Amino acid sequence: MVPVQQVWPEEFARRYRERGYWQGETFGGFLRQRARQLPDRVAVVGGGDRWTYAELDLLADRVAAGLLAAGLEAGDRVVVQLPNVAAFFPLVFGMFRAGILPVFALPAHRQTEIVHLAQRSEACAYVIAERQDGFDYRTLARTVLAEVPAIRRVVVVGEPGDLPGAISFAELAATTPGAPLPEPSPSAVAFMQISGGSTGLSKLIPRTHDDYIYSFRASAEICQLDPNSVYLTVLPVAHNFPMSSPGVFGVLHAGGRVVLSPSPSPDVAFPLIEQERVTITGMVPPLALLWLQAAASRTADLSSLKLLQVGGAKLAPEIARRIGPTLGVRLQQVFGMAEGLVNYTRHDDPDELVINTQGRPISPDDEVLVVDDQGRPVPDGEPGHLLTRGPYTIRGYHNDPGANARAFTEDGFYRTGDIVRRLPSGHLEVQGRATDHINRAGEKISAEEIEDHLLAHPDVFDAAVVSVPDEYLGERSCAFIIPNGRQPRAVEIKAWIRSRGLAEFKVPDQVVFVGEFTATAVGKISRRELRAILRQRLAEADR
Ligand code: OOB
Repeated sequence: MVPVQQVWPEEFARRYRERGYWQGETFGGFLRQRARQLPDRVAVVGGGDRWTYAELDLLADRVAAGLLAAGLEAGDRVVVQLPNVAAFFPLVFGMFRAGILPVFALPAHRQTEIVHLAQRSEACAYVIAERQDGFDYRTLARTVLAEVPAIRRVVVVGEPGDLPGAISFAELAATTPGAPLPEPSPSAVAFMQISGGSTGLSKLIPRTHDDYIYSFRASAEICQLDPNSVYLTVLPVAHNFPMSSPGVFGVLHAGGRVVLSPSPSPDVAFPLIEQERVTITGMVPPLALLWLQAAASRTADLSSLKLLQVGGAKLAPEIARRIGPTLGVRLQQVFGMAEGLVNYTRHDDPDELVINTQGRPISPDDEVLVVDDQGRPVPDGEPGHLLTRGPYTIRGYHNDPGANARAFTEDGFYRTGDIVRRLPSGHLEVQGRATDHINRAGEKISAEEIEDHLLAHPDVFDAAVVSVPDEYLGERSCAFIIPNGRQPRAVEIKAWIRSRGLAEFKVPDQVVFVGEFTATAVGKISRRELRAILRQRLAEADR
């Protein structure tokens, strides 16, 4: 098994410790501390569950003991695919305490993505919910087990049914903890996130206790969280934004309360805001639009809500302007990435910056470079490629030398793939992407990955997938296809992508059949140039 590491050069690590960013805390350690300080405060609310810090702390110990008793060991990797359920917390804190590494998948992922993550991470277990929104994850697990024999255990939140090797969360939570477990090192990797994946399949992002805890502790400070803060999780909890910006971990670190919404819809979320007196939540731009529309006819009392964070994709200034007045909240823009760097607009920023920019970095030691195609810095106000390095930005993906050579500079800067403009205040304005991924309402789709699946269709001679501006989603996906003889119907193409075991958000929104890609281009052009030409052609056709 390839060990999972994330290492900063010694001079950087020393500086990050000296400046108090890395404080030697661990996930298991900070939960223990909160449980001692605030034992009877409610930590997590979701479904029918309502657990205090003391209860969550004990459950995490039981889960840790239960996983070890089930044959898992420190250093093992476990794919965790859970919707917004309370059991997420004892499960992941139990893993952190046992030194077992969660690999966070999204509820929308299907067989192809889960198999890839399991293989890439060399996972030996898989955590699922019984079912959610009419989808039975046990059926998915059965397919995954058949393809990845290394998975020995499936943990089910709910009834395991007849799944081989399955144990229920209830069984784990009933285990009697044994002797105290050794504390993992704060510089050890705690878990892996997945990358938005601009080229091909998702890469794994190892995050250490030290670096990740710094990012959400500092985020919690920026958002002025305290034990009275109540965070409503409307996005999938395992995504980096609701997880750590400041998200659920930031709120737990501050001693506040996490409320899990099973759905982001205003029908479900608004009553929860009233019932739990929610003070902060975070969402993607299309959802903010939906909330704005629903606000007009709301019956629930939303007056407790103070801060509404929007991020994951570009928020149009016209919509940004309406959020504060319509919902009676302060807007905060959040521009982050699972690889690290997160930017926020601040509570004392002038309104124009909050409406028009995506904020500035968390840390004084976040190094931000904005450079031209040759890597030369551009002046403030000019668009350029965003490169970054800092106390919570990774230096490399797990076990992927090829991707690392492309995504990081010699001196350790991460190439974000984003084109930004930096203002003299340090605030960044996102202009777009330099690389070909489609940001569909915050969900990232790799053009290359979808093209590969399209090319496997017998009636497809060639395929190129591009983003198209979309009023509601921000961007939608369009597949250009040159048929191989018979021209299939668009629905067949969509059904094909579904049949390949991919998340629904990756199914092309639009399919366009063409006889050839470019009439003018002579000789060989790159996929990227081709996609740019096709995007241009669509834009012209729309005019
Ligand atoms: C967040 O993380 P990822 O890893 O799903 O996606 C990162 C990419 C960025 O490189 C950028 O292209 C885009 O998503 N993005 C935004 C944005 N926030 C993210 N583009 C424009 N405006 C924004 N506000 O999406 C993520 C992670 C932590 C916090 C917030 C978002």
